[in-house]
Amino acid sequence: MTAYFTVYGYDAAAEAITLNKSLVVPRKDISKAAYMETFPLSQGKTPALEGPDAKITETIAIAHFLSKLNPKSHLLGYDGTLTHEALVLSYASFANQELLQTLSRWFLPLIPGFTDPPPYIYDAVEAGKKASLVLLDKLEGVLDGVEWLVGESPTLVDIFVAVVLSRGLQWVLGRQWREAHPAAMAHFESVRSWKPVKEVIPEFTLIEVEPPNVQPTKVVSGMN
Ligand SMILES: N[C@@H](CCC(=O)N[C@@H](CS)C(=O)NCC(=O)O)C(=O)O
Repeated sequence: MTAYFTVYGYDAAAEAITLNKSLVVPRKDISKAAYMETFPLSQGKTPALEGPDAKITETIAIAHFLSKLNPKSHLLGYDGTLTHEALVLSYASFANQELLQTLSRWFLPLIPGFTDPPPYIYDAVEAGKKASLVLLDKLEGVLDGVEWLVGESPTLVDIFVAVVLSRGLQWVLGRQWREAHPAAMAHFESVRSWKPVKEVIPEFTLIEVEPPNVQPTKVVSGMN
């Protein structure tokens, strides 16, 4: 593979594809303005991918593109059927548009240290928490008794779901929640110990105790 791609955002890797990385952290105002010029429809949200003849935004499109570019890892389903590919896209959309958006209504307003924090509204965080706990219980039911979400081997969506869950585990889902959700945690452990994932994210941070619903401190731009 000779083509050269740049991923804008945080860590990224794709087997046998050369990926240059360009750090963009929108809520800490790191490279946001230049990023928005290059990707006007991104609204300053990462990731984006730039290649020899393409500029692609939206996580699902990027992951789909990279999976097809090098199909050796079978990230769209081992048997290559249209059904498995559709199921992979379905779970990817669920993880990205539903699970992440719901969870982030809970954890995002509680994260300290942003220069451009989202609005903090006590009742909105409570509502986000309630909706998150209901949705996560449904996920626990789906993961109960299955090792991987689509077919008998890991796919893109196992990574999607585990990485979205990891954001919850990092900020709001403490030990008590983890012990009450053994299926979701077993799936998370399978993904985090899967070699290609471990190489990109060697350690995940898991909080012990759920934080209280209080407004975090804001960092003034240029002071950190
Ligand atoms: N629709 C976009 C949303 C991406 C998104 O929300 N990215 C987050 C980081 S994971 C972000 O950049 N957030 C910054 C912000 O909300 O201002 C996608 O699916 O890629």
